[in-house]
Amino acid sequence: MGNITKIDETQNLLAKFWQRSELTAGKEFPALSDGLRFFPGTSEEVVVSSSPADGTALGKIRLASVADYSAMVETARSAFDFWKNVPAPRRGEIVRQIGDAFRKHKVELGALVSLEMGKIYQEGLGEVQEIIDVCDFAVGLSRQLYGLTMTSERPEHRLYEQWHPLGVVGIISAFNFPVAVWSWNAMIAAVCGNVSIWKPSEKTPLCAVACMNIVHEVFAANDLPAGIMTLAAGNAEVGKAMAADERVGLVSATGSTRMGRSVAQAVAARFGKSLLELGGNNAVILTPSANLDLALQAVTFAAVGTCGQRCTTTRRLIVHRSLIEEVERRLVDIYSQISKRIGHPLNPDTLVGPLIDSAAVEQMQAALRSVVEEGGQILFGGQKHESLGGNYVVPAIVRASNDMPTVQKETFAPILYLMPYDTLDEAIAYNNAVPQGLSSAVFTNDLRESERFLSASGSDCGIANVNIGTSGAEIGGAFGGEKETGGGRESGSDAWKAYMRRQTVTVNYGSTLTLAQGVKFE
Ligand code: UN1
Repeated sequence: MGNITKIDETQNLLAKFWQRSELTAGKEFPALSDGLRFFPGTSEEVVVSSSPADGTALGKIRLASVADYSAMVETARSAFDFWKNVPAPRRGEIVRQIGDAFRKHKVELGALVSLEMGKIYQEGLGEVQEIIDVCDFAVGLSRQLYGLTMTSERPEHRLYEQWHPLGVVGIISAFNFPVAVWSWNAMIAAVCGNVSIWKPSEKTPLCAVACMNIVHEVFAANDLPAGIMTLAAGNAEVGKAMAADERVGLVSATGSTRMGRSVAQAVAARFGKSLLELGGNNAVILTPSANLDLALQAVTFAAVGTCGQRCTTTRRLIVHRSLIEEVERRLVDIYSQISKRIGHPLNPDTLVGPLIDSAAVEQMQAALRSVVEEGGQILFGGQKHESLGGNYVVPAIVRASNDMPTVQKETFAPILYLMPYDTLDEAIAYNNAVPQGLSSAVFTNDLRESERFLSASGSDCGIANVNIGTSGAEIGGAFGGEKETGGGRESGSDAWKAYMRRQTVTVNYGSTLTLAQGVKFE
């Protein structure tokens, strides 16, 4: 697997990659796929996907209409009748082959993620690796999917529970992880016996088409029916239709808290299930016993990686008062080094790529203006990058306090708010005093401090790390968070249970009827 060093080389790889789909011979990419075939969308809306790196048009897509989406759900439903009866380990074997197909295309897909989303190539590769990892995990899971067996209070009775698939799983994904988050859902859903329909972000539709190209190889080679994994690249109306659609058993949505709230309400109104992974406002607590070199390296990656556009990005740094001056000085120094490494995401020297679009640049500027009005002080960066122009910004460090309204909000940009604390209890209180509850971390070499942070009186987040930044979670753990983050858990651990329905079974293998709770009915 070679390293990509030249953009031309990448474009050649991409050209090869697209050859498969006949529709791409024309000018438009297909918005729909049933896993075996690609179809053009039929809505009025055509989006041009252009690289946030330099504005180059990568391709255009006529989006799927709500009717297109609806037809795809019907294809998925008919595939479910077949797929749910395939033994789970056999479903796992298909996912194993899908993982291998992603291994084969890691370089091209990593480059496309980098081009279309703007994250650096290393992170593009990392994202494809998350797909491969989750496929491996799902393969193992396909021989598990355990239910519990309980003892029955009645003689000659057996009591146990088993898990069945839900049916159609709807996946709404965001631009910042244009391929990995789909795979967390689609692969786990698939080994559980579900079929899925994917509505990707309108900002990254080509990544979705590319993934469908890859799964296509496996579905076709195994003579599988259409509809096991499907794509409907539409606008927000398609997302709304999915949320309200009784044919969709689970809607798994990643994105803003505002979007998640409307999805959750529509899904709840029809008693469907939802799995939400929404905003984060993640903090790192830096204590006096911390290894400062390790901590600052970790904080920098977590704060500026993906140009601050991960839901796990470190947005707040809560520093012991005795360290605050040293930390400010050293971080400003690190950030001035980093700011020399801002540039095209496919350039191997780049550490920070662009923001997704000009609206994101404007939101960053607006957040900085308001935090300054609220009393914050910019210590470094924050401006648009002078020579690169476009969507490039210089990551910012801001001295602020936790209760400032702007600090309470998630701004999807590289702004790190620094604030001092005196006692660990105070630091933990700051960590928790935001509406979001995704990720958190403490840097300490004091066992009492780390255990306190991890205790029931500690971090209230879904992810709590010690001596590791807030981002870059492995797929083996359950991923998600509390409060406005939405409460869902995806990818590892027992997150698979969200994709299945639990059935409690009681079997009477005797020949007398015994009622539970000792009830007599004679
Ligand atoms: C996201 O930003 O939506 O933990 C997902 C991480 C990645 C996933 C982030 N593995 O940063």
